[in-house]
Parts: sequence; structure tokens; C-alpha cells
Amino acid sequence: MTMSAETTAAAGTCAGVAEAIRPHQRFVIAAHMRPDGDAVGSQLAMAYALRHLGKEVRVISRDPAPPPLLVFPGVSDIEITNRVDATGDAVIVMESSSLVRTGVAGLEQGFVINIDHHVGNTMFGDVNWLETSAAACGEMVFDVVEALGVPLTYEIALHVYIAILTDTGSFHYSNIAPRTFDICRQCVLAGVQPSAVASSVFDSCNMGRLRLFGAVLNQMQVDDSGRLATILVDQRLAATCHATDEDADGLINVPLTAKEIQAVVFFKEAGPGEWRVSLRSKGSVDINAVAREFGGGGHKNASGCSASGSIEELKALFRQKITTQLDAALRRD
Ligand SMILES: [Mn+2]
Repeated sequence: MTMSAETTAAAGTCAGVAEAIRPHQRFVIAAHMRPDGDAVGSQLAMAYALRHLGKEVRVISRDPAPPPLLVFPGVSDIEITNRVDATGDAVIVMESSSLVRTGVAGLEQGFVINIDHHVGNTMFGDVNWLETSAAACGEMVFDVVEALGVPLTYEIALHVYIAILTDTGSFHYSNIAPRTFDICRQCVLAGVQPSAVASSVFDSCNMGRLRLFGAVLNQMQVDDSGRLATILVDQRLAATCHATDEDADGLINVPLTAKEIQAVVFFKEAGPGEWRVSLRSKGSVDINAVAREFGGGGHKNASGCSASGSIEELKALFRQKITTQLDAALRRD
């Protein structure tokens, strides 16, 4: 398997997307299931832009937005559904490697415009634009808004900013470029208040989440090399902490705040013997290579997959695969 073409893969163009949007009137905008800030922000920035042009827009999602985002305009109006019967003139799918990842049935009946920045996108659309160098899908939406000649209103700017802020982990991750800050600058000029947004997004969690973080970190395992942290949430622990499913969001990033830790694997129990596996790494450690072995995907430093079986066996298996990547990165650096 060759992966060389994936490092800076770009396919399709912003102009192609804008051209595909212009003649149409009725849109459905979807994103991946269990949406994050980039999914929600990209959907709503696009929705506000299209409405500015007088178009009709339905924003849909299989799952609700993360609760801290509900204070922002449009978020609580997102229609929660797992199937659509009417796809309008065009369906815009954000941030999804495939249509299956939306968790919404029926989208395939429509004319599909696919906008994404994830390595491994299957180019499932009638029109596709994949830009793996983008720090967030929201950056790409910003470009589409500009190409459509829509002014950067407060609502559009706010959602582009939320997309970038969350998907870069508050400007922590790779793919941040001068244009990332150019876009954010324009968002701030359009009225976005960074401190207020950060406070709403990051400092509005509940006590269940705090208890869950404490319990999970207390049970964290670090391998003998000191580089790899393993953390786990099963349903019993979540119940003990009175934590919801979303309360585990962001937990995976905490072990990385220790200088020694170069990679984290996070097992979250989805059902008996069923695990959601999230993976994070620093620098040149390619954690996506591990996720891909299990049919998952994402980015070099942030990826995920599903796995089933005995948790002790899964831990050993993932640690072995991740250690291979840690060693490969050591040899490269
Ligand atoms: Mn994203």
C-alpha cells in the first residue's frame, strides 16, 4: 500500500464547489455523526451564507451538537434525524470520509457536494473538494463563502471561528498556517470575540465531566518506555461519575500535556465488547497508520477506529502497533 500521495492530497476546487452551489435553490447540509465543533461550525457557516443568497437550507445531523455549542446561533435549530426523504436540489456533506459516516440514510439520492479535509475521503460526491492541508473544514467553507461573493456576516464568521478554534485544539495542532490566522483575523473584524467564544466552548462543562476526567486519569497506564498512555472509559465508570457520552470529549488530549507522552490510545466502551478507539500523537508520530489498520482514519496526529473483543487483548494489540510508529518516528527525527 502506498501512502505517499496522501500527505498533501488535494482534489477538486473551491471554485468547483461554488459553481455547483450557485444554480441550486434548496439545500440539505449534513456532516459526520457525533459532530464536533468543526462539523457544526462548517454546516452553520455554510447555511448562513446560502440563506444570505436567498436559498432554502435544511441543516441536519444524526446526533445533537456538543452541549457547550448550543448557545451559538442556529445550533439548537439543527434537525436531528437519521434519514431524509427529500434531498432538495443538492446535499452538502461536510467533514465526512463517506456518506455512511453521516449516519443519515437517503442522502445518496441527492446531488452530493463533498467538502472535507480528512486523509482517506472516499470522494463519494458528484462534486468533491478535498484539501488535506486545511486546518479545519471551516477554512474551506470560508473560501466557498468568499467565492460565492457572500459578505462575512457575524454568524458566518462566528461559526468559521468555532470550527477553526475547536479543530486546531485551540491552535495546538498541525496544519495551522498563516491563512488560518488571516481567516481568524477577518472573523474577529466581523465581530467575533475570541475570549467569549473560548469561554463558552471550553469553560462551560459540567461536574460529571470533571469527575470522569479525574477517575480516568487516575487509572491511566503508561508503557515502560514512558511515551505511550492508555486510558479507558467503560459504561460502569461513566455511570459512577454521572457522566454522559460527550463528557469524555477532549479527555484524550490531557495525557499529551505531559512532555514525555508522545501518543495516547483511548478506549471508550460503545457496547458489550465493542470499543471506540481514539488515537492521538505528537510531532512526526503517524497515529493514523494505526487507525487505518483497523479500518478507521483521520489525521496523522489525531485518528480513530472501532474494535471489538477482549479489552486486555485490544490494549496489547494497539500498544504494539503504536510502539512500531513511535519507533519509526524516532528513526526519522
Ligand atoms: Mn475537521
